[in-house]
Amino acid sequence: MLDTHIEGALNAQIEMEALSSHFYLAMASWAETTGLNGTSAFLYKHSDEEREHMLKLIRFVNERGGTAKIPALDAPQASFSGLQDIFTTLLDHETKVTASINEVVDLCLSRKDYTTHNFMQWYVAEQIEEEALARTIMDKLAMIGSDSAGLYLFDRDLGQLETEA
Ligand code: OFO
Repeated sequence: MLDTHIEGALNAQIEMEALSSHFYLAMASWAETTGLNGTSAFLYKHSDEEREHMLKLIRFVNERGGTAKIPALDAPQASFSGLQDIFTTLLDHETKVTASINEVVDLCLSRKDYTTHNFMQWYVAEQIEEEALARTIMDKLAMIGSDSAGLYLFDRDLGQLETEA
């Protein structure tokens, strides 16, 4: 049976992952209406991945005898000033997700729940990759600045990254 403190923390994490999926879906849709088709494809896929992260948690909570809560979500930010704005928001959000995953891991250790601790290691590794990717993207955008040919290639490459993944 899942410790109630752990269950609460996992339900909070379910909400975080749902929020991530919701945020990236809004970003993908904005990018699509702005002609940034590569960025849009990348973000739609990212949104789907976040939904998978949420589902994995929901199933874990339920399988361990807890009750997963499906959260109500506010409407996410719907418009952005450009790619820099999108990826700054994304990196900011991922940093918060990492902090919340670390809190769950801390709680697992203090409540001696080694099963959940083990399960959460997948999320720890995933966050390292996601933050690194967001930072690489930010570095590229900083290099490109407002050069439109550079932004065109960036968008195209991001779309290719999505189809290769
Ligand atoms: Fe779920 O990895 Fe991002 O938020």
